[in-house]
Amino acid sequence: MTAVLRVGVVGVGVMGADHASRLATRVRGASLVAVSDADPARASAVAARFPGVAVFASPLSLIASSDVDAVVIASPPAAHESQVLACMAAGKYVLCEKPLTDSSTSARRLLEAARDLPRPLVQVGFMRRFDPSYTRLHGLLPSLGRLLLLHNVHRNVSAPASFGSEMIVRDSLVHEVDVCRWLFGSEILAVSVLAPASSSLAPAGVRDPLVAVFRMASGGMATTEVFINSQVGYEVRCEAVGETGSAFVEAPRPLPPDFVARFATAYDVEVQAWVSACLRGSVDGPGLWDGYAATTASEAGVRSLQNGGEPVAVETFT
Ligand code: ISE
Repeated sequence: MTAVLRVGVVGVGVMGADHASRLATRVRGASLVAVSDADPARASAVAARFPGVAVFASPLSLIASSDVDAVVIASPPAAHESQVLACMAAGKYVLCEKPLTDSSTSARRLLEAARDLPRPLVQVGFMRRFDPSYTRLHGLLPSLGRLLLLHNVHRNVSAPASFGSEMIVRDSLVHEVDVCRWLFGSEILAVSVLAPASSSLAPAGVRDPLVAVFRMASGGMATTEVFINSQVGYEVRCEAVGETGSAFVEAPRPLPPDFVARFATAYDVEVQAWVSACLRGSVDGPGLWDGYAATTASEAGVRSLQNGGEPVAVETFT
C-alpha cells in the first residue's frame, strides 16, 4: 500500500460530499482522487471544489480504476450491495455508509462473499462509535455495574415527504440499533416499534414519532424515541442505567441543526481511523457482521410497525 491512500467517493449527496470534503482537506494520509454520482452535475460540482479530482460516469468504473486504492460508498442503500461486491472483488478497502444494504438477504450475500477474502475489507459507517461523547459513555460502562437499560432520543428537525415511517426505522433508528448492540455488547433478540399519535406536522401518512423497544440477549432492554419532524433541532441523547449508576450522552446546547453538524467530529475520527487502518493493511470499527445484524434488526422493526407494535424476533443466521 502507498503512503497516501487514494480514495474515491461513490455518491456525493449530503454525506458523500461531506466525506469528500474531509478527505480532501483534513484526513491525514488520504487524498481524494475521484467521485461518481447518479447525477453527473452533482459529481462535477464536488470535483470542481478540489484540484485533481476525476469524475467517473459510473461507480463501477471508479471502483475498478487503478488510480483508486479505497472507496467510500455513500450512494442510496439499494446500490450498496453491487458496489461493495465490486470493491471486494477488486481487493479494495471500503467505508460503506449505513445502512449496509436495504435488506438482510442482501447483507447476508455480502457476508458470504467476504468469507473468501484473505482479510476483512469493509467498515460500515456507524459513526456514533467514534463520537467522543459516546466513546466516553462506552468507557464509563464498567463503573456502572451490569447494564440494565438504555434510553435513547433521536430527533431531526424535519425530513422530506419521501421519508416514510419504514425509512425512519431503516435509516434513522438503525443508529440506535448499532449503539445498543455496541454498548450492551450483545445482540438484539426482539424489536417492537410502536406508533403513538403522529405529529400533525409530519407529512400525510407518515407515523412520526415512533417508539422502539429492543430486548437484548444480555437480558437488558433499550427504549428509543425517533422523531424526525420535531421542528426544534437535531437532538440525540442516550442514558445508560446500570446496577450501580447511570451515565449520559447529552445533546449539545444550543441544539445543532442536523447530523452533519452534531457528528462532525465523529465523522472526522471515523474516516481518519478507517484511512489509518487501510494504510496499515486492515480495517477497524464496525464491520460486515454489524451491518448485517443492524439491517436484520431494522427489518424486524419494520415488521413490528406493520403489525401494530407486536414484538418481532430478530433472526440472524449463525
Ligand atoms: C440520516 O441518514 C442519518 O444517518 C442521521 O444520523 C440520522 O439522524 C437521520 O435521521 C438519518 O436520516
